[in-house]
Amino acid sequence: MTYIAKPKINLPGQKRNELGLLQRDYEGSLSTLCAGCGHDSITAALVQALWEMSIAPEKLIKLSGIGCSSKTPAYFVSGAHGFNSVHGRMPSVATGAHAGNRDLICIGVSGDGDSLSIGFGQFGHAIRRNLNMLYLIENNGVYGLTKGQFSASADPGSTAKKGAPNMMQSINPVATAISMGASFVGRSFSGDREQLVSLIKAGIAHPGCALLDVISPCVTFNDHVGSTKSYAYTREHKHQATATDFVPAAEEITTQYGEGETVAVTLHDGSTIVLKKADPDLDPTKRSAALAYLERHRDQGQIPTGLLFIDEHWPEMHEIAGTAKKPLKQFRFEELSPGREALEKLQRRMR
Ligand SMILES: Cc1ncc(C[n+]2csc(CCOP(=O)(O)OP(=O)(O)O)c2C)c(N)n1
Ligand code: SF4
Ligand SMILES: [Mg+2]
Repeated sequence: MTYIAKPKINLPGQKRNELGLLQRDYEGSLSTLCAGCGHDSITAALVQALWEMSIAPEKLIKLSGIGCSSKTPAYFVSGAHGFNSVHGRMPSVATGAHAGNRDLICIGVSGDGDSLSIGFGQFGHAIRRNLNMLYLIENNGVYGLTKGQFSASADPGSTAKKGAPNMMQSINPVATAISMGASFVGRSFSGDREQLVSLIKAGIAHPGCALLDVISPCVTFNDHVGSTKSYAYTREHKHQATATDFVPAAEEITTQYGEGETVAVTLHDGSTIVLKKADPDLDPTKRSAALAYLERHRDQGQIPTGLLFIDEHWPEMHEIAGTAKKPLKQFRFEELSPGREALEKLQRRMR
């Protein structure tokens, strides 16, 4: 893939994080996406969240499939590991990468086409296995990269740029993920940086698969009247179900929250996710309640945002499978190789 390197100019007065790094150190190459594309705003939120969490670039692995959305890992944390995989196959590569080195923080960036069409099977299994990663779907209702065909997340009745309506039902990634056993499900909007940064941080800290569906308008093919994934439609119909605040392990949490009902969820590392229920109808710790809530708001034409469901106790895939905690690269070859005798025994069984 071609890329344009961003010049590293360190302006005076910029703040450094706990590692002594500038926000600039969390950027990548120059974006080649269309000006105004929602995906670029999500990249900016990732840069901010990773910098604020002081995540060392070499501790991060960025994974993606194919699409405009899947190009974006090139635009943040150039010092991290990365793998731009085949269309819809990001979760398989993430599974392998995390088995090889469970110390890595995995961020998978996908599109609605990548995850809900060709990669729907892979998406489902990453969720049900609770693969420890932040799984971001940059959802614009179209295949942006291949010139704007409807994707599986396009709502019935929404129209294409040239006016033709979509006649098929849509797949709602949030409701689908909750029904498939997801342990962390949130939704946000590329135009709501504050909410998005909190949800990204909470998703990274969550010890399991954190699915974030982010409505991310495609300005070139799906930002017109008649689209339900445009900037205007999303601003008008989004409905904040929970206000999410992420509190790192070392910080005091008792006095930060004002009035209103709050749910505090403590994660394994001692961090806390505090959810202020903007809508008292939602209990984000009850799967059936979250599903009923989503359906009710869908009937009302609303797009609920915030952290919609969390189960902080369900173990993640490699914990269940008991794969090696020590990164594979730290083993000596002899420790990993089964040896000639074991290989011959295996071959005898196959004859
Ligand atoms: C196996 C395979 N089939 C089809 C394609 C063509 N293709 C490239 S990107 C894409 C869809 C991308 O849509 P989405 O994941 O929603 O990303 P967006 O561009 O909208 O961000 C398709 C169908 C491909 N690259 N590989
Ligand atoms: S075609 Fe759409 S999704 Fe792709 S970069 Fe342009 S605005 Fe973004
Ligand atoms: Mg898309």
